[in-house]
Amino acid sequence: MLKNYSVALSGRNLIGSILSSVIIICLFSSYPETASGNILVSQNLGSSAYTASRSENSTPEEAFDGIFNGTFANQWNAGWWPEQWIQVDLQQNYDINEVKLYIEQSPSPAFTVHSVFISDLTMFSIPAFVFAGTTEQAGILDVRFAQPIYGRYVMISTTVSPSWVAWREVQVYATPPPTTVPEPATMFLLSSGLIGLLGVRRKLKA
Ligand SMILES: [Ca+2]
Repeated sequence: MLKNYSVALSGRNLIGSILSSVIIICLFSSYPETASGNILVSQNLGSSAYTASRSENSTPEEAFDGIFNGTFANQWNAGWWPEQWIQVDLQQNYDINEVKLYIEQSPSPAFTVHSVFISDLTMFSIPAFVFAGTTEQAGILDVRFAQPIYGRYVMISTTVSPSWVAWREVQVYATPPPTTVPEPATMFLLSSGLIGLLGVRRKLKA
């Protein structure tokens, strides 16, 4: 696309082509380099981003309020046995790579089942992953997906546990989203505006 665009401009005049190329190079340089490493995208999204089937002496937000120096400020507790769920609206779609669950459980250890759902809609179908096994208080369940899963809504549903369902912390990690870049239409307007100015200059000289 870039090459064709330059060719189309070359018929106007040499200065226009050179200046347009400079503009295109500047716009394209605003594209981010390929980022490495995932970012935590589930924290500090505002209380309305977090919901749960029920809560007792806590809020769903307290499962997403961070870990500070290895300690958990707060935790979410459904105050009841399974089945219970907690959900985060990430506010935008991401390529999600990892979900970490910090366990709050009593009695411990015990057999539990937790399903991780990810969707770009508020409806969920098939779990992205199911943890089923012996879990214990203060343990961590960590799933890293072989391929990123595109989605905005992440729900953890606990279907089996002898404990009231609770999480010290839930973390969702994703690929950093690309920075907003000018759309082709914007680029065309910018360049055509410059060509228009060149045209005015030529008329004034004539
Ligand atoms: Ca917490």
